[in-house]
Amino acid sequence: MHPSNAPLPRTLVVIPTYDEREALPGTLSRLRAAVPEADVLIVDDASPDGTGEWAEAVAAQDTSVHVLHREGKQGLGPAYLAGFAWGLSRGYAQLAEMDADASHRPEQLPRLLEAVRRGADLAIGSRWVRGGAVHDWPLRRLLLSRVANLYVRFWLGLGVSDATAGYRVFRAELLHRLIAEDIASQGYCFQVDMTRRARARGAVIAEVPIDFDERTEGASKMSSGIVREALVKVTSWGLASRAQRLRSALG
Ligand SMILES: Nc1nc2c(ncn2[C@@H]2O[C@H](COP(=O)(O)OP(=O)(O)OP(=O)(O)O)[C@@H](O)[C@H]2O)c(=O)[nH]1
Ligand SMILES: [Mg+2]
Repeated sequence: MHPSNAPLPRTLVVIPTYDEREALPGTLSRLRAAVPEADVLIVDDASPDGTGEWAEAVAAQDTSVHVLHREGKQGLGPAYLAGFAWGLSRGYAQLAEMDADASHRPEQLPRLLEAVRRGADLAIGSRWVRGGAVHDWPLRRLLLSRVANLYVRFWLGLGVSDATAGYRVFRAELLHRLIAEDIASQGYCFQVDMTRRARARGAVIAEVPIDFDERTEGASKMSSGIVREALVKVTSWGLASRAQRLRSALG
């Protein structure tokens, strides 16, 4: 349930999917039970396993569920941007990001919505603040996430502990401004990119502790290409902002 008594502002949960036929049904039913007032948009990149068709069949039964089909696998960033444009053009007041594999517990979405209700423009469901936790992750993934966040902190200093987190709620006003910019990030650095842009615009960002569960169904889409892209982009954003600061200090 929504923690306050006020009605929930119009909310859209955007779930990008690629080959999530096994994981999506459980996630979706948990989400519909946890926050029945929210609408859901599945953004499917023509999954070969039939995720898009399955979602379409659900949408035919449940008017709160919508599906956006894209032509092929184009990455997480472009899927979210398409989903956000869809939602903003339909007047949703707040838009959430959630993975299809239930790594983000749908039951914890009200925590993020509550942070926005209390004034945040962007609420981030964070694994690395006090009270946050990761369950059943192999050491390799834990290290990758910790090192990635230390690297982001070193170069960008965004003032958040979990800049790569993919469980988020944006206020529509902020998202309108962010997606008007030219956002080219494909993989997980999309999350860092959005955080950096929100920060640059002076947005109020709240981190909310969450429990992150390792996926139990389907396969990970994490790849070395995604890690490489993040490394290159974060480094170049960091260098650019340092050069900018140096220029203003000198001039
Ligand atoms: N539409 C779309 N969705 C994608 C794409 N790549 C990943 N996703 C989705 O983005 C979400 C996160 O991807 P995951 O594979 O779970 O990534 P991850 O959580 O870092 O990896 P695991 O912990 O192993 O699950 C899932 O819902 C994926 O189906 C893509 O290219 N297009
Ligand atoms: Mg996952």
